[in-house]
Amino acid sequence: MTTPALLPLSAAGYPPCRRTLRLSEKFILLLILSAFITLCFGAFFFLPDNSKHKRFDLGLEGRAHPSHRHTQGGEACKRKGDKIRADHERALQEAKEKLRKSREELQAEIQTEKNKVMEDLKKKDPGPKPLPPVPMPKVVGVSDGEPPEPDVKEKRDKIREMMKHAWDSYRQYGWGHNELKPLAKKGHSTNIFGNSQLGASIVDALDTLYIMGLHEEFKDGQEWIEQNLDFGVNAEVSVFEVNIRFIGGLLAAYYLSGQEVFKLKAVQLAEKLLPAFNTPTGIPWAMVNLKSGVGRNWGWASAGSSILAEFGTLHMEFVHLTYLTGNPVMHIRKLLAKMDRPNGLYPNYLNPRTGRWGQHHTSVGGLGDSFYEYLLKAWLMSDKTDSEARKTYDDAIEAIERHLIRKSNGGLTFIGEWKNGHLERKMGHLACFAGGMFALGADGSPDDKAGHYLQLGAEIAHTCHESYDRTVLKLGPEAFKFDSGLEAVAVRQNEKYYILRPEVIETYWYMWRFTHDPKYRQWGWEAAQAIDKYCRVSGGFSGVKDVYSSNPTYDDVQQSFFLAETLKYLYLLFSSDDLMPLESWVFNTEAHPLPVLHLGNITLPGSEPAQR
Ligand code: DMJ
Repeated sequence: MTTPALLPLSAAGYPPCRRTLRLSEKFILLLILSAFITLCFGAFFFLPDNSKHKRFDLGLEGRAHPSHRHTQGGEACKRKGDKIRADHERALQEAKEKLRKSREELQAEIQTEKNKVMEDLKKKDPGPKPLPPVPMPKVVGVSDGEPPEPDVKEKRDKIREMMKHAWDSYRQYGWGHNELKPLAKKGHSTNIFGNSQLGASIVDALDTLYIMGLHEEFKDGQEWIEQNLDFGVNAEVSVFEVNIRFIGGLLAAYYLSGQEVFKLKAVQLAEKLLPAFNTPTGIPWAMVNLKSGVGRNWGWASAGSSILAEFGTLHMEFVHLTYLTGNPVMHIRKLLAKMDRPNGLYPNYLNPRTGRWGQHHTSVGGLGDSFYEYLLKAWLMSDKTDSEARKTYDDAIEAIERHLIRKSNGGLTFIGEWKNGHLERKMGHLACFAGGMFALGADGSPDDKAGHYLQLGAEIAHTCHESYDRTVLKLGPEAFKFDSGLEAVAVRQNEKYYILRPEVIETYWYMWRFTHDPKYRQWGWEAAQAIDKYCRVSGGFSGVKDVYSSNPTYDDVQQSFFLAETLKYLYLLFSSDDLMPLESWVFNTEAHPLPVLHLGNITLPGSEPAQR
């Protein structure tokens, strides 16, 4: 049976009149009362304490109590009140004055305040750690180089004028953007820079401006870098491209001008790239997010692989950074040395997780090119002490000559591409740089083969010149074939473009320095004239989509490497040899000159002791 107290409170079931409470009812009442008391007690503790009160205290305390007036506390309160009144009046006065000021005056005041805050912050934050002092490498032949022959000087002046046009147009229409759209007359970018405005053209062009004596323009670029170049941005960039264009460009600008800001920026950027090396093998990802440090590879690369020409083109810049900062960096070369190579060739793809090769595709053009270049240049940059680099280069070139280099039916020497045991008889514009590389590596090659490699360089230069000469515009296509009666001409429509690339002119310059054969200046001048005639527009220089068409359409991009490389190599081709002498300077793959490091007995952290 249930008790009435637990029954529903209906009129029917409830006793009409009762004067006393039942025990259970008394108990419930007591419970409610005690809960109420606990709440009040608790609230007392949770109320803000007196000191917190004071924050909201407008100083009115005590003033309203006349009884305090004649006491000591009352005096104090009066003084306090007067002070508050005076403060209020002053604030009111200041506000009135502010309102009387013009917009410009107010803005100037705000700016002064801001600057003060920034100054205070700077004082509190000592900024990046100063770098350890190191002796500045010998820096020679960084300016002048005026040729004695008036006609050569005229050509050189023309190249300088072209650089002015490219730079001024970018300055006017694309300033701060990575590149320029010379027809649309606005900024441009590609995914290698992560679509953030990093001023790639500024950084890439600086050393060319310096070498050409365009010092006003150089200063302008320096100012932009000091004030705007920030690597803390949320941008996923190509590690390779950022290394060769930005780190290379900044280091070269530092060595040429001696301005510390370039060195600091280079070091800051390198730190942002380092997370890309966090892979099981230490082979870096192709891309890294500068802010989060998350890395990944290109979706199109064979089986999640990293690219030989990308991870193999970091050595020169990082050796310099090691020299300047005292931090050990990386040893990709050692890992590669332990790996088996099909036919002695380096495939273009390597998986950074497994440490295994991807597709067996070897090329001296795109995807492979600068890996070989950096082996040779590591040796040169070490004052010829890095014999491991030299040996690796010699072995690699020997295998390339055996498997990839052939003569066409028409007698043109070309470098093909090796794909799964088959030679594709096609050569890319990018591979044309190898003519210069063979010439540069001739001295110091094994078995007295210096003459052979210089000759090989000359043959590649000749073939690449033919690829230009056989077009309507006298500009080279992106790729050309040596098959079915074809000799150095492009077949596919999507291989007929010219995007202001430097490789052929680069080879002419090296060949000129080593042989002084006038044909190289002649060929370089042909290319310069063709660029000026067909690629120049009022807003800069543009690539063209078909070099076999007399009426070409533009791609509307002024590539940053046009300022860094193409125009620099042309300028050097028409300068005397004492400008940037090759005994003292080594050009990175983006044509940024780095001085030879004469380390003597110094051993860089993380590297083997230097051997001669
Ligand atoms: C440049 O960025 C560098 O020369 C790189 O090594 C390959 N290609 C471009 C120019 O063609």
